[in-house]
Amino acid sequence: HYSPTKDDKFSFGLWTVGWQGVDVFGGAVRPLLDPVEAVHRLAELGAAAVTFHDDDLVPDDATRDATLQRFKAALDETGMGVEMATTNLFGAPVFKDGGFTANDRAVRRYAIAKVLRNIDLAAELGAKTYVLWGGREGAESGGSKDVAAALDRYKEGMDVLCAYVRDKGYDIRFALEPKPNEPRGDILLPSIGHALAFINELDEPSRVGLNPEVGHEEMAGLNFAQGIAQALWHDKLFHIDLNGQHGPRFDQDLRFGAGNLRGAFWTVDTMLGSGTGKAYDGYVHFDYKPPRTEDIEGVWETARACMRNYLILRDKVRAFRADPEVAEALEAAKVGELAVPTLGEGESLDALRNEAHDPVALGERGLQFERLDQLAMEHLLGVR
Ligand code: 3MF
Ligand code: MG
Ligand code: MG
Ligand code: MG
Repeated sequence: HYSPTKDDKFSFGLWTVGWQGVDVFGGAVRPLLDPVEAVHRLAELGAAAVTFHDDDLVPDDATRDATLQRFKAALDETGMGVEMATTNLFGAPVFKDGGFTANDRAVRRYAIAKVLRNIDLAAELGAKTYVLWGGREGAESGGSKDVAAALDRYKEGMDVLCAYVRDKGYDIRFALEPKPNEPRGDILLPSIGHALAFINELDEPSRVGLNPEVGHEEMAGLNFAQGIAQALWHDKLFHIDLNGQHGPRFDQDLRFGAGNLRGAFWTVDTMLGSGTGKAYDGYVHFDYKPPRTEDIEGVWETARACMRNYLILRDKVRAFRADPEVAEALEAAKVGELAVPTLGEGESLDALRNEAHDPVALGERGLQFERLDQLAMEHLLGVR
C-alpha cells in the first residue's frame, strides 16, 4: 500500500538526492553520489524517471563520453527515463550576474551556447521538457539592472531556443521556473503570474510553459494550488516541482508533504483536476533537498517519503471528492453554480439591469464554506 509504480510517473532531479548539503553556512556533509547509483536506487523505490542539469551529469568534457555511456546503460537496465533536462546557469562564477540577462554580453553569448549544447543532449536522451530556472537573472540593487533591457534579452534568449528546437525538429517544450528571490536579492519572473505574462511576449508562446515549484510561490506568500490552477487554465502547466516549505523564509526544499500540509492537499486536488479544472498529466517531479542531518540512507528515506506522501494525499483527495457529505456541502456552498455563466445565452444587459435585485437579502445568506473546509480537514486528519 502506497508503494509507487512506474504508472505513477514519479521523477527526481539528480541534484536532489545528490545534494551534498553545501549551504551558505557549511560545506558538504555527504559524499558525491554517482548518477548511476541514483538511477538504480530511485528505480528500486518505484520512480519512473530522472531529470538533470548539464553540470549534474556531465560536469567536464574529459569524462563526458564515459559518463554518458554508463548513464545510458543504467537507464536501459532499470527502464528509467529522462523526462526533463535543464541547464545550470547559476553555479559557476561566470553566471554571478545571470545568464541570458547578464549585463556582460560575452556572458550572455556563452550562456546561450551552453544551453544549446545541452538541448542536444536532452533530445538524445528523450527528454520532452526543458526547464529554465533563471536563478541568477536578477539583482541586489535598483541601479545595476535595466529591467526593461533584461526582459528584452530574456525574450531574445527564449526566442533563439524556440527557433532552435523548431529547426532541429526536436519534440521538446520549454518550461520557465519562477522564483521570487534566492540566490539573487530579487529575481526576474518572480511568480507564476509574471512568467505567464512574459510568455505572451515571445515569438512562439506555444512552445513555452511553466515549471512552478511549491516552495518558490510560498516564499512569496502565494497560494501554490491557486497558482497552478491558473497555469492549467492557460494550458501552461508543462511540468511541476513538488516540495515543502514553511511560509515566507529561505528556500527550504523540504520533502513533499512537509511544511504546508494543507497546501499540499489542495495541490494534489488541483493536479487531479478539481471542479471544472483540467488535470495535470505530466510527470510528478520532486525538487527538494534531503536535510544535512541525513546520511545516504536518510536520503533514500526522504525520496521514498516524497512519493508516499503524494500517494497518501491522492487517496485523501479522492476520498474527499467521493464523500456524499462533501457533495452536499459543495452544493450548499454553491461551488458548482460558479460554472454557470453570469449572463444567460443571448441575454441583453437591459434584462440584467432591469431585474429586481435584492442585495440586502443576498448579503444575509451564509455560504457554509467553513463546513466544507472542516470536511477537507477531517479527511486530511484521517478521521473520516
Ligand atoms: C532552485 C531550483 C532549481 C531548479 C532547477 C531546475 C536547483 O530553487 O528550484 O533547482 O528547479 O534548476 O531547472
Ligand atoms: Mg527550488
Ligand atoms: Mg525550493
Ligand atoms: Mg525547482
